Amino acid sequence: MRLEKLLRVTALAGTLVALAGASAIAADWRGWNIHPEGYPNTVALEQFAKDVAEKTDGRVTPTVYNGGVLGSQPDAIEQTRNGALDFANFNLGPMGPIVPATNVLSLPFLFTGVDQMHKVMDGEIGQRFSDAMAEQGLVALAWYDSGSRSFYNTRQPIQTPADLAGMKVRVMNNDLYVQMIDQLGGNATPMAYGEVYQSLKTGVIDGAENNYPSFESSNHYEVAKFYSITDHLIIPECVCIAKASWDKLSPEDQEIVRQAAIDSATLQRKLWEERSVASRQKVEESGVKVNEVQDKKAFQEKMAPVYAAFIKANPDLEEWITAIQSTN
Ligand code: BDP
Repeated sequence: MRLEKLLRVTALAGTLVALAGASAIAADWRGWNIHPEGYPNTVALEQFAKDVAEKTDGRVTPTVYNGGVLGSQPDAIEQTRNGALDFANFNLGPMGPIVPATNVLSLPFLFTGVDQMHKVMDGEIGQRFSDAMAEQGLVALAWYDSGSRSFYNTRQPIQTPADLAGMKVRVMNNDLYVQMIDQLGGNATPMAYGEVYQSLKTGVIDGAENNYPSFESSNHYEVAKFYSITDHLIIPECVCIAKASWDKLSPEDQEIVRQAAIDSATLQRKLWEERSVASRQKVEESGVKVNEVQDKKAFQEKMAPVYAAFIKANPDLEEWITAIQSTN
């Protein structure tokens, strides 16, 4: 009897040791994603997770938490920096307060178009941004597309900056966007993405700005019936890994993770193009009035003081701006 019990206890202990050993090896990664299921970034990030789990033979098992359930973007950036989260897809807009160099990308009308943004981010200048992010604990492995952002609101089409006068416009968390809206004569309201729908509906804000896929997938188009194409911001996004989690990987696993991120960006960019067209169609069919702003220059010219103040405060980044502008 005593022997039997001893054997059972020993067997149980053996199992526990084996389990503890296994969990010490496998890294269960938690990933933050603000977008809903089916969104290009979500599909691409889920492919990344699957790829990593398969190719590391389960040494790294990432799970993506969609819909921003793990918190707002500014909070998630902090949590990834300190290793509480392991990976994420971040827009580089709210990255500015943490990694000042990335503010360059939040200067309105910086890029001539999405193609130029890709060229910049996939080349030497993109590397400068990832180096700056790595210093703040974020390993950026690949860049996702986020199209270009335009204004939408509940009141009227916007044709000239004067149409924005007095409008309460939600912006992402970055002081540069507050300056941008100030220069256009509106009232900027920084707010978490998840609060925008309700705030539009209840009139807390009059408008916001985003690309077609986000305008559509967030359902903002149900309440804001005017979308005016200004294309004022083209901001790339990253697949970012917490440096703390990255540093624990073997060089071989780092390579697997890097390649999976690059492959997921290839997929994301393809899906992005398709979704942009589909989202535009969907919002127009639902009755949203889309107008092309005829004189974008009028908006662009208003940004001169934003650039001047930025360069004055960040003289070392002026060369980054010129390097981007001369990329073609
Ligand atoms: C979307 C970005 C997302 C931002 C959101 C926003 O993909 O990361 O959180 O805009 O406006 O386009 O907050």
